[in-house]
Amino acid sequence: MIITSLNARAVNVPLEHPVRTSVGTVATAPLVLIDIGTDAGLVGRSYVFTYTPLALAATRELLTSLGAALAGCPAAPAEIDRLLEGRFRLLGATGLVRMAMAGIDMALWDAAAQRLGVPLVEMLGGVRRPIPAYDSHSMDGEALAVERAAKAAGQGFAALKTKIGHATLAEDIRMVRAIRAAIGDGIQILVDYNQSLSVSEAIRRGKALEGEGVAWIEEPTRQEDYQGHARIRAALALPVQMGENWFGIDEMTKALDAGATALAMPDAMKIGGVTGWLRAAALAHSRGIPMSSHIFQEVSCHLMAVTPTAHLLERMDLAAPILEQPLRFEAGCAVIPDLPGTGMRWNEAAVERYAV
Ligand code: SMN
Ligand code: MG
Repeated sequence: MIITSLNARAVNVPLEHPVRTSVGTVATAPLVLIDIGTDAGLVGRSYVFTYTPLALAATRELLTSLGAALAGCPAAPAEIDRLLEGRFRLLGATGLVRMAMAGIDMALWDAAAQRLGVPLVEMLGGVRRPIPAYDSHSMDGEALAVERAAKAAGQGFAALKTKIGHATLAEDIRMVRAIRAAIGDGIQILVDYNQSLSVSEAIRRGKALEGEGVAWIEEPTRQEDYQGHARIRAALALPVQMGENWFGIDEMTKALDAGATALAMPDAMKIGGVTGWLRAAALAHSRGIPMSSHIFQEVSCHLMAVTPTAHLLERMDLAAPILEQPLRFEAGCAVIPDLPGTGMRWNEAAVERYAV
């Protein structure tokens, strides 16, 4: 199968709940939608998430340029990965470059599975089965946090995440206790500091959280500070979690070698798409590290089904408004669609409405 075209479209999608973090708010979901056309008449689809609308145009332009360069090449993800790794050896396959490469990779795997007429998970050697998930919330303020927590409990989620890193530890504790009061002891509470604390403050706050039945403390300090994470990990009984910001498995390897984290949660885009994820899953397996996903739920549900140390899928509906069929969850688990490929189809009217 040969690549014949790549159409990159920028959209800015409204969010039911803005993603409020201790280091800034993601008010909308800036996405670049990727449609890779092939000579088999199949279209591989994926999206990349740029976190800020400021990066939309550059990402779209890079993808458009890559599409022109790849026209006529085999629609073979491992081969395209090899070609692009070589092309970007001097520039560096990180940042927007890695994101664009990952978007192309995910779309090519989608097309390849469509060609076989099977869901991506089956092409990867797995089977469609319920994927345990957690519902991912933000720094929502007490009222909304409690409302969302109670709703997640009612939907059968066995875990939920809240973002903390308020001005004071007391506020963090108050928030966790309010959520705990709303959901009881049967549901895990995960907390995400989004890199906002110093190492010493993360140890101070982490120790206080140990008395609150929290199941993981995510990105307590700057994500590139692997030694700092390792010091936090050594000081706490509470498991450290990180990984959403690893660009490629080299950064994952460095973090694990530094003993930075007890848990891993690569981002399907930043880690390098399906191809990058599979390499990360093998690395986590070899190190015995439980591996969760970060956003990109529509692709991650397929990937988690073939991840040996699969832990929890993050449920955060960033793309739902522009999808024909948003990913379904039942009893707190993602339901992998019984459709060829990833199962993603664009809601073209919504794409037009939110086009940038
Ligand atoms: C997060 C931050 C910004 C956008 C989406 C998600 C967060 C998470 O770090 O882990 O969900
Ligand atoms: Mg996070």
